[in-house]
Amino acid sequence: MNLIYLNGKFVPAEQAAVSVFDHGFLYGDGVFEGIRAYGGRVFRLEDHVQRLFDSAKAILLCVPMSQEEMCEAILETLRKNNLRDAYIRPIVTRGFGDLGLDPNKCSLASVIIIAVEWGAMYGDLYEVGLTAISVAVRRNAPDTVPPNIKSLNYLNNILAKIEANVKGGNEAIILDSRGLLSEGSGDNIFVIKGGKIYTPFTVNNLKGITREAVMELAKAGGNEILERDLGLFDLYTADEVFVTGTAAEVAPVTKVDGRVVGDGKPGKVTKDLMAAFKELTMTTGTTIFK
Ligand code: PXG
Repeated sequence: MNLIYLNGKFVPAEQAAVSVFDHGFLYGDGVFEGIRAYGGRVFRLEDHVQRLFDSAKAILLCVPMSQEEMCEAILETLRKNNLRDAYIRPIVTRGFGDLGLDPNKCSLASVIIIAVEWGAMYGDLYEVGLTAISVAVRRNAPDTVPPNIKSLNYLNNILAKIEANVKGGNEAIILDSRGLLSEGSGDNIFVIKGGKIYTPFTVNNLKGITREAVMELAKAGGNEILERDLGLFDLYTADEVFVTGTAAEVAPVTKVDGRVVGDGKPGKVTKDLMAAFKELTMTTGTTIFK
């Protein structure tokens, strides 16, 4: 039976519930993380917990535990469920309040940790590549809900995903309010042209932990990797395109808005990075079972 960490206790999944007065439910007022464990090791656990606390700080949400305690609670959730390969979802909500939106009425944040067994997200698509669609919905501007906050309000990204689904794509490419590339609905984007790798600055997207790892791997492999403003032209004329995320890992994109990327197959640089990332996930990380 799956056990959920709920405010310091482990509760069977079917009994793990928050109040309908929780502002996470009423208003999407809260933050979350998506973390993976591979072969008994949690990938970049401290980085994810740091980002969770940064997201919370940005919305003035006090997490009722330390980062060390959060790491330990995550590891304990995995141990209780005997999980070695898992997707982990810590959630911190504003907690119980009244129907008004004022967070001052919520005295204590709720902390929930869900951990489930998980395999590859895109299945066969890692071999053939994803079809991406640029969508009409724009990424939240940095002066609205900053895209750097992993908040419980994902409607903007969900609208993008719906649009990509409706238009027959596997993933959405979201532009920012300037019309520049930001990211996918749940992953960061990279384009390769003339042997160089480019990715947007993180002012208009989530600073992905997979993005960071892939940038390190690319540099270590002798590739030049640059952050810069990018547009649809860069995407349409790229030699290779790939997306990165905890769920997606490193996933090649072989078609964008009807344009074939490169020769229509996952490119060499992308494939090398997919292999290097896989190796990194299998050989590093925090050990679950001591
Ligand atoms: N951008 C956004 C908007 C994300 O939500 C990423 C980039 C990649 O970041 P990491 O740190 O994971 O490399 C994410 C995170 C899903 C799903 O089911 C994906 C995310 C979050 C929630 C659900 O596809 N990705």
